[in-house]
Amino acid sequence: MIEVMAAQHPFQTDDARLFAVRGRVMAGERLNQQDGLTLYGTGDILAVGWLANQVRERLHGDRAYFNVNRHLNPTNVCVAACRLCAFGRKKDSPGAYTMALEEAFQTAASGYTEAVTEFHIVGGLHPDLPFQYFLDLISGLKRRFPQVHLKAFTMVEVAYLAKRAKLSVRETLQQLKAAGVDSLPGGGAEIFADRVRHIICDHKIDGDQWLETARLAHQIGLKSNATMLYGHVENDEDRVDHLLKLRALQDETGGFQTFIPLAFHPENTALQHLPKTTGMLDIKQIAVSRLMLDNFPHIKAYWQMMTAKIAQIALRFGADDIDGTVIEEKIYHDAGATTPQGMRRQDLERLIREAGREPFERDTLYRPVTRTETSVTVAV
Ligand code: V47
Repeated sequence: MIEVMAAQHPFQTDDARLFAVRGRVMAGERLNQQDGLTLYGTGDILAVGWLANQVRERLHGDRAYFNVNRHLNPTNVCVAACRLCAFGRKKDSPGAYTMALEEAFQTAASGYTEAVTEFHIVGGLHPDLPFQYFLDLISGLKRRFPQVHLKAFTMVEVAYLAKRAKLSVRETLQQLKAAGVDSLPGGGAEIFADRVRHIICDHKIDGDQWLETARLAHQIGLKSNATMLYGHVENDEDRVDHLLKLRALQDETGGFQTFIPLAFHPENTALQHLPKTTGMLDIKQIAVSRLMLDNFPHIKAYWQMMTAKIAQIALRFGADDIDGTVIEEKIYHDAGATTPQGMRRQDLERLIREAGREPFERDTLYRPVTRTETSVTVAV
């Protein structure tokens, strides 16, 4: 006789502390700081993944989101000299570049097809470029590619532009929005704890300023993402603290769309003596993020950063998004990433299908994108 198996695998663990966490997850209750530490501390990755998958499927079923996007990095000149970074250069250093506006428009257009729905635009903190350059960049892109969503400038860049332009952060955001910025990416958050920030990025805005800039962006109607850079000198307490601060701000504004944990890539950075993250940590970070950030709609496994193979597994451990075609990633490749610099739509779909999920092409605001041979439509 063939026994019919229950559709759901049973929860099993050899770590007794996880039963209390399971109780809260199944009841839809919020996890606390101690739960976060327990999740990071346990070796039972399958049990943590089981829990994260419950939440992921409750929110999104089998859907796995991706988009068709292009990265654009107008300059790598940066005054910050963060130890974590292999991308930024001093103004006169070999390899430093700054695109003239025309060059930026041409770069955006290269490899561009009607299929692209998003430009992801970030760069260094350039000491001389005037604010007007950035406004012209955005309005020029908007004019040339009116149907493309402009996800531009991290909170760190916005705060720096405000300082250079001698404007308030709110006014800076308002002018960027008026020029055509549609939303903000999640970079620059790193780890909020001062102790860690002093080591990895001591010239950047501090954690409170990052959060305040995000708050202001949300208040004026710009959605944003949030990131966390892990796998360097932070500890579990720092990671949980970071997640709880994001969760508290999300309770207040509801302006975050997606959380993206970013694995530190040490090559060519001032921290290159540190080891790379392991697959185990990458997967666990996705799962813990899904469980702790109960008010974030999406958790992204950024395939460029974690490799397509791990990103695919992450779709079963809490992630519901793998980012996009990307086209020309620079920040991770300067830091030794060996992933391809972009991927075709069909390859993303295959990755998702092989993980047992349903590919769902989205625009930046998670609206469905439908394509025919000749047109692309975003349902609004
Ligand atoms: O802010 C820099 C990180 C971020 C390194 O919002 C590094 O959709 C690892 O924020 N090793 C930029 N990480 C990337 C980013 C991002 C990526 C994909 C999607 C979205 C989104 C945002 O990359 C930086 C910093 O945290 N970073 N250098 C490095 N060596």
